[in-house]
Amino acid sequence: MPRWFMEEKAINDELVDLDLQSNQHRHADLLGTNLFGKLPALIDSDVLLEVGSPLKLFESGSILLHLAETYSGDVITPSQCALTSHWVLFANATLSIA
Ligand SMILES: N[C@@H](CCC(=O)N[C@@H](CS)C(=O)NCC(=O)O)C(=O)O
Repeated sequence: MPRWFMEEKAINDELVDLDLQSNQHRHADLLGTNLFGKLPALIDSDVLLEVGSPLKLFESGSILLHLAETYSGDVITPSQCALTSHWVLFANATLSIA
């Protein structure tokens, strides 16, 4: 989903493909971004934490919310924020297990 969204919104990225069959997602590099070893995961070097390190996110919903709020230009007003959360949480919490 984040990949799809980034393509739709022309958000630049560098994709790192990991081969689940050969357990590349269990490698220390990914575990540093998602300690649960799940994909997708995002490192956003343009957004720094207070300690100076790049923002690292996992969970497709949280990645989508970050991308939408930071790069799409579509999420500005309180109602846009609320409705974006509404549909992302619906997709992740309800639709994905239906
Ligand atoms: N709720 C998570 C699901 C993450 C997830 O289960 N990802 C799968 C790939 S689609 C994965 O990493 N599987 C490898 C594994 O569980 O070892 C999300 O939306 O990001």
